[in-house]
Amino acid sequence: MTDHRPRVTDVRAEHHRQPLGIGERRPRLSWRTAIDRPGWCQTAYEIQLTEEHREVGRTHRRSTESVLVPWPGDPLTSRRRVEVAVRVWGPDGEGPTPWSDPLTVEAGLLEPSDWSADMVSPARTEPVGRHLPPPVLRGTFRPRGPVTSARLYATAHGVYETELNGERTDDQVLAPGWTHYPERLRYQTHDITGLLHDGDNEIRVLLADGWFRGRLGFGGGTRDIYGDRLAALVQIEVRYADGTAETFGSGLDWQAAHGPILSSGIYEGEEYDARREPTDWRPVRLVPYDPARLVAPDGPPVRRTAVLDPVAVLTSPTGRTILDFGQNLVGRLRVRVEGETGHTVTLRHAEVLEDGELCVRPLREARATDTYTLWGTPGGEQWEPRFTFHGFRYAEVTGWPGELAPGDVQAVVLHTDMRRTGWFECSEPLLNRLHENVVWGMRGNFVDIPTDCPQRDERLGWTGDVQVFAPTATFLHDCAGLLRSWLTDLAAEQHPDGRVPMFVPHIPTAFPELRAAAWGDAAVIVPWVLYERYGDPGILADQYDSMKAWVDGITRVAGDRHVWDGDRQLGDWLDPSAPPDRPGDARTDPHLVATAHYAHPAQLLAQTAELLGRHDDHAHYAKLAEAVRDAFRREYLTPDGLLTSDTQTAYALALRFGLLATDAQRARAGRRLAALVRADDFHIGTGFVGTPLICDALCTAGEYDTAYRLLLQRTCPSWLYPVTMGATTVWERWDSMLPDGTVNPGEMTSFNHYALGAVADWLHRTVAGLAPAAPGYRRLLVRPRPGGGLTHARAAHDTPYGRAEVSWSRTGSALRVIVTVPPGTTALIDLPGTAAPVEAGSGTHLFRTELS
Ligand code: RAM
Repeated sequence: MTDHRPRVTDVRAEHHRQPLGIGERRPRLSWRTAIDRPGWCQTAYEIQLTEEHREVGRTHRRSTESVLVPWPGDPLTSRRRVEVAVRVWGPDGEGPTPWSDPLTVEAGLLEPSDWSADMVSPARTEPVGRHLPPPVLRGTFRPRGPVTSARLYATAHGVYETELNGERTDDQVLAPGWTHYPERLRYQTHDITGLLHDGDNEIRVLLADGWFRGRLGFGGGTRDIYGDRLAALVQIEVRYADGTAETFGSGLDWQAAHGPILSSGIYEGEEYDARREPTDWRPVRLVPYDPARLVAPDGPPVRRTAVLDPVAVLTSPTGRTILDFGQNLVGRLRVRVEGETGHTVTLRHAEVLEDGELCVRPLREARATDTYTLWGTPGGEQWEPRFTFHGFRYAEVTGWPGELAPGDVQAVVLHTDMRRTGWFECSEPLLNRLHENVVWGMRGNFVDIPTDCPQRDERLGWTGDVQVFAPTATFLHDCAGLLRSWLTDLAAEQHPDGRVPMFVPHIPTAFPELRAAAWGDAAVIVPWVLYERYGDPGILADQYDSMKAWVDGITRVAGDRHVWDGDRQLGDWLDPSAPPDRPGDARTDPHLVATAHYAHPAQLLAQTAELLGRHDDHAHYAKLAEAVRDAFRREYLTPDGLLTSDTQTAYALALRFGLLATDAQRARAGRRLAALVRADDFHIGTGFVGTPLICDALCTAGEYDTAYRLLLQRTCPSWLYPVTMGATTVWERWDSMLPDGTVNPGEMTSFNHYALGAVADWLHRTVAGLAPAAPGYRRLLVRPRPGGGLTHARAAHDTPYGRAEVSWSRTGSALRVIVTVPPGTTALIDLPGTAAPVEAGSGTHLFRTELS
């Protein structure tokens, strides 16, 4: 599509694409400009704010900025609804463009005093140690005249869905999501104008245990972590044609009953009896709540994002019916079934089969079983659980009445509804499948928070996992809002001594509260990655104290030696040599890992301090980082230039975190790393820590060929081995499934863990050649390094400025590269076979070079 006239598109506020009910008073604004003219760049912008068709603000700035520019008007107050339109000028005063489509920004309830509704819970006392079935709450309200607009603000202790006059008010799943509830409980805002009737309106809230009081955690888990009482808070605000407004809310006039959900747990699954309409309505009681902890969401909610049909209906050796969805996914089943009243269908889920049967052992204590008891509707009935999710590719169906026909059972995919922003593809089908597996791994594990895995009795926000995966994640999907929210919880739950919980939100488990390198580092590395990839320094400012507390805490325990060897560590978790029952038993000295992971965040903190204009801190942390690097060499570098742990991960850390002092040291380390990889016959030897670094480390050492051979290895352990075994997501272990098709006997055997998929970031940056050279990709580094016999590769990313793309193909030694640089950005293009990198402005460019 050729368009020579610039157009402003994609206006957004903070990291919201649907800014209804936002919590920011001065949301920063971003937009893109669609233009197909090389070198075009914005020279000025104008933002117009209108409220009820009246202009309430207009700002004109000579500026090239278009990402997260300051809010140009008065701060928003609760419920204020403002339309934002943007137009821009191009080079030489050209313009302005037409106004963009308006973005409607509506503030949520920003003051605790805005909440007048009461939080209500069934009045019935629950038996000690046991919970009654999840309740349904209901209330009615009657607007006094024609309504021009209506909003529903709601949240719950538990997970909830709201229905107005029998219809769902929205399409969110598992609201209010999982945050550190004692300090931050999200509320949701919905436009319910179109659902209101004249006269009485009935609102219902369906509740279930969710993360609030359901069983969470491994080793049996804990119940009632945040409380033992389910409750809902609903506030409905209507505006009338005459300009007046009225508020209705949950209160003592509401009622509660048990509905058709008999039980529902995130690990357990859901039991549903369609015959049990709520009839026995009883009183509710008030539950005290603190409106000051109610917060608006930072990002999109969890939604249903796809529906898959089974690819096969199998009969197992023991005669069971098993559906194969062809893809390991996260969500649940939707059934359409016709049968006798009272008949029960049972659905069990698993990621893999073993000996042709559902293999549920890796789920540990997650039952992952749903049951549906039929009403007996002639013509059939449809059901999908509401308050649970499973990680599965296979589902066993028992008790199906009659023949199971295609389309009777479908898989509904659930995750945070992030916009897809990154793509990769190349001439090697196995690599494409690996990349696809990484994408599915992210989809399955970004269910409101970034989790380790989505299927077993865990599904926790393990810090180390997202620390290593964040660069990949930010490329594939816009996850700024989700991670920003998660980081706020991380800071809220950080220990006063700087320790970061092993998982956020934190829950009690038997797992020790370690000060763990590479895990706690999430406090520093994740905000830095968000800054680097989305160009948002605000996240660094918000997290600064938390980042500092983490580094200062290590400094206290490491002392003047600056060697971090006093704490128990997880080390290079799950390297391929770790035995099934000892996942932390890796080859690399955990204290070497820790000290390297002390230098790195200290360095990032120094850079952050500089950026935020904290000059003293900058000097302090730059000096600290230098001291730690010195200490690392003193302690772990031997006089002959080898590291005390002569392992892939140790050299990868030293090379990638800049821990070596001289070119000679770096060259020696690079040669040794390559030699180790060769000695392992190009098999991977790294765990969670080394895996995201090793290919980059090899490239730093000029060992591109070795990196490609490692990447393209197909036998175990390697990235492609699982692909050859039919994997459709990334596994927790290099050998979650053993070459003979049996499932690894270890307790840590998930088939959907994204950590080892962190290599995708290298695929994007080095195989395809698309990397950020400045925060937010304002400047691209286009540096493809073709190799491994690949004949083409391509990566595309929707940067905050627009679509960037690198695509290369080779025929013999002739290399052809097409680069798209978004408007308002530049690129440094560094192609093999060229004497020096070249600069390029926005637009699409074609290059041809000869590979040597
Ligand atoms: C496992 C988790 C996670 C890892 C921790 C240390 O239980 O699945 O991936 O970070 O252990």
